[in-house]
Amino acid sequence: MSKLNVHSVKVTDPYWVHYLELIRKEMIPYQWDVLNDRADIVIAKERDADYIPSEKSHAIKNFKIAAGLAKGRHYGMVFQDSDVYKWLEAVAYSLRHTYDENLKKTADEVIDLLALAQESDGYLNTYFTIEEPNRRFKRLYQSHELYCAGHYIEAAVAYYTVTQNQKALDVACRLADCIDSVFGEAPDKLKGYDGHEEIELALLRLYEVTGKRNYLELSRFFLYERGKDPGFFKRQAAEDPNKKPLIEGMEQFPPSYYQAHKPVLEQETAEGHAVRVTYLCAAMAKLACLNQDQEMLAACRRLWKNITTKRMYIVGAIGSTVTGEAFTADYDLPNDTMYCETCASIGLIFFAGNMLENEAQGEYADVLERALYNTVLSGLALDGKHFFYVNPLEVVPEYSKKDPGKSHVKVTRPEWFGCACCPPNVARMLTSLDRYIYTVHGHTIYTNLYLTNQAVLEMKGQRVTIGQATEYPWEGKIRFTLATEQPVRFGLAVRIPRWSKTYTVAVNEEVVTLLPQDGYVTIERDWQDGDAMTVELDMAVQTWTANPHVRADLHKVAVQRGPIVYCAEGADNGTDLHLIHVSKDTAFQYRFAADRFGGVGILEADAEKLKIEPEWEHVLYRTAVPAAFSPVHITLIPYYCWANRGENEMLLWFHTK
Ligand code: FUB
Ligand code: ZN
Repeated sequence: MSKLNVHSVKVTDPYWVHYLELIRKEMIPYQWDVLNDRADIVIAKERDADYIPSEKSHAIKNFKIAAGLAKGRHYGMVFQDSDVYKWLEAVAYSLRHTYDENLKKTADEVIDLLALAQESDGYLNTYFTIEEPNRRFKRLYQSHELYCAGHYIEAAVAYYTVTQNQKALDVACRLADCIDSVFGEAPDKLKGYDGHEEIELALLRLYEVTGKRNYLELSRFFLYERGKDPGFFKRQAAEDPNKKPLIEGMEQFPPSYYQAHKPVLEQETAEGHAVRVTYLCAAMAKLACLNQDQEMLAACRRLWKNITTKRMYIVGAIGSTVTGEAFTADYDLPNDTMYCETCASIGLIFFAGNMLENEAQGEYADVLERALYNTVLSGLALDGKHFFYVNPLEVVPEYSKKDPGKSHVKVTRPEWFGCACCPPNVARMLTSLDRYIYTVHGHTIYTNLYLTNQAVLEMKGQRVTIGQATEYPWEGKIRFTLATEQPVRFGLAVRIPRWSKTYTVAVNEEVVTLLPQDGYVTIERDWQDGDAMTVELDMAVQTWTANPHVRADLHKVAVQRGPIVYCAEGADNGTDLHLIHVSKDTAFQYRFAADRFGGVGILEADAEKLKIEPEWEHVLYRTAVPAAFSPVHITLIPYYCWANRGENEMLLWFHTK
């Protein structure tokens, strides 16, 4: 694997520039106001639970107090610091796209503040500094200390890489060194790890930017130590003289909730908290790549397979239950009580991206794209200031409101959350999308994502510029143009997504007939300056079915065009969406609607709707009679656009006869 410098990819795609600008102009300033408690907003609890702090964010104030610049108590979750770190990371990527002196000044000041809040031995965590300085690393299953540290380190690596702010990196190294002095194999060190993975991936990124091998070794230690002793968390908590929980309700969870039930190499199914699983897997995949660790890679492949062939929703979402925000069992994919946390799909993208660094397998990019265009984009509202934490595939607003078991299923996007992990995660994900477009293996450049961009990279010592132009995701034609000073021989591989039943690939207008291998068609030749390659994917509207083991989706179909999964919403289709019947023969008409949601492709079709006969008036059950249907014209919108027009029903899986 050779490394592609992310700085050399410039995204110019109108579809994505819209998001980059929305994040730069709306989301980042808005989130900054929220973190400073200056936004006039209502903070939602992500589910009904008394212990969720939802009066304010207080995240910046926590740092000021820890730094000695203000007086007061810590407020918020024990991992409130991570909201600031993820925001900072998004700022770094955003500055790389569009430099903004004022934003950089604000971020530099944040670094100064964090440096002041950092303790003399490098420890950095406002909760423990302010509230419980003697309880450091004593209750790791709840404390999120290494999780927060990881988020700072990731932010610092990004911020340093973009702005060369040395202080940001120094704070990160001192923090990592502090952790290194406490954890490890040596007899005097703590053989433990955090209840929420994150530090593992962060240390690998810190290693990449500093070249300091001990960071990689520490990450390796955390990964290999995990689950060796499944009793570790419980025993550590029992030894903690202070019995006060750091997060209510976590005592109920078994070691598998934290992926600590067995060594990671032995884990074959995705268990426990979904975000934790994906952050773990993302780190495992990165370590496998950096260390050429084949056993670790094999473990990643197993977990990938389990998630994507048995435990993932069609929109690339994961986590079937609110209890523990977790995976449950193979094929258990309920559409209306699910969790499908935005962060979990973001984590799945991290996992997929790191698998693509290991090996060119188009399926990783297929899933990455599915999660991105559907669940991650669903995570934010059109205005960039409202967010979904949980992404349902079926909603009846009244049921969500009246059923306490659905208190997590919000029917419109709240302005913020007591546990605000998702909003800044969306910001850092979308601003770093350029990272996933290409990978290089040997002498082949693999195109994983389709969006208009220019990439400059080195092939066999030659500078090669690749231009990609497309109207994806609405149109399936992608045109590549190459610029090189001298002819250079290499492979250019284009992904043929699994949903594209047919495709055409042409080089300099001449069609080439090659079958995809591992999901890519590769053209290897002496590429010359001005050469062009085009790919045309099959953008026919498709109806999809789920594996019959998925009880929730039996006798149902979902509708997809290109990478976009569609849904019906009450605003277009009235109520009782569950009565709509669609078949594989339903003729969908696609049109680009410039006036909808800022311009998206919508689908219309003549379908059928089950008739509710007058006999049903005041009757709940009766002996079965043949079903009767009326014709109905339906309009489907991209799933990610739903809930931008107020409260209404939404349905993604349609009954079929
Ligand atoms: O525990 C930290 C973050 O809060 C998790 O990643 C999210 O799932 C939420 O629980
Ligand atoms: Zn989240």
